[in-house]
Amino acid sequence: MTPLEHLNARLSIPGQLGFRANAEGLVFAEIDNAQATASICLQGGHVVTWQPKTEARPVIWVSSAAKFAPGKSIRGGAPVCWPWFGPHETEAGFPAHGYARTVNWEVTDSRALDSGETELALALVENEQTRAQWPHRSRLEILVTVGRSLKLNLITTNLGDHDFVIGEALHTYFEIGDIAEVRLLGLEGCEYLDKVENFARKRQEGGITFSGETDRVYVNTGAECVIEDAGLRRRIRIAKSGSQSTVVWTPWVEKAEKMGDMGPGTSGQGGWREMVCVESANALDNRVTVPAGQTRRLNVEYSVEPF
Ligand code: TA6
Repeated sequence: MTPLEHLNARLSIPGQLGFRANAEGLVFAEIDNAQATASICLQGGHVVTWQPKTEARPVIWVSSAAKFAPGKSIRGGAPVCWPWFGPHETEAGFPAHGYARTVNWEVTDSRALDSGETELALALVENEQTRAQWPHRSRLEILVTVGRSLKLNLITTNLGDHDFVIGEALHTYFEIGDIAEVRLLGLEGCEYLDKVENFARKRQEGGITFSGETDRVYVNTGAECVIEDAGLRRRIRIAKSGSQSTVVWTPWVEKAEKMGDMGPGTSGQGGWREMVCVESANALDNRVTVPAGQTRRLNVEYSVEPF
């Protein structure tokens, strides 16, 4: 029996969950239940896309030019940034946003819930790279619950005998009609660090609209956010707990062209126009100390309604 056959034998759920591999050997969990479809790449514990059956378009965006290859970050979905957010504090050679999104995770459980949702549990598999970049005994798990809403629980456990500090984010790309036609609500009055202006500290006035590269870390906020999308005539609700930062990002055209993996988008005007990142995080001022033997959870629930 191949490892994929073994995985399917142990953890697939007839009629709603199966596992497949791509030509590069990455394994994906494919979920199709009565409420939604979703695809999760085992590398990175990475929800690649999620589409409730009520929606004509996915709610979580993935680039048509995304690379799905071992050790490569995927452009789109809900990347897990851990155990640091952004560049490493001291090691320029360490991967941006931590290593969690580019190393293998294993499926530890799968369940068909009475609610009709499908639940998948994954845990990061440590290796030489992770131990070299993170000299602490820890366990990182994600619980993915797929249905009319998408619930993600990112669980950090400190297995060692000393405290450690993490930065973390669910760096989620949401699919929208067009970046110029959306408004992001929920962060009014919050302080943010503006990465486009050398981390200048500012305060948000009113709702957020987009007319250029935007890269902001809102701090000390547990607020629920709503993306009002006039293009697709829907609202995407982003509820969270265990997160005190919200990162808002659009690369706009120059950055997107340099990145090279944003794709043309359905309109051909650039995939960057059809996504916005609203990331539930603990970053910068809000990095988290996890005491020895303790567990920290960062939880989100995404849902969508007509607008
Ligand atoms: O969260 C926003 C951000 O930190 C941007 O500065 C940009 O770097 C983006 O993440 C994407 O990062 P990635 O490493 O996935 O290309």
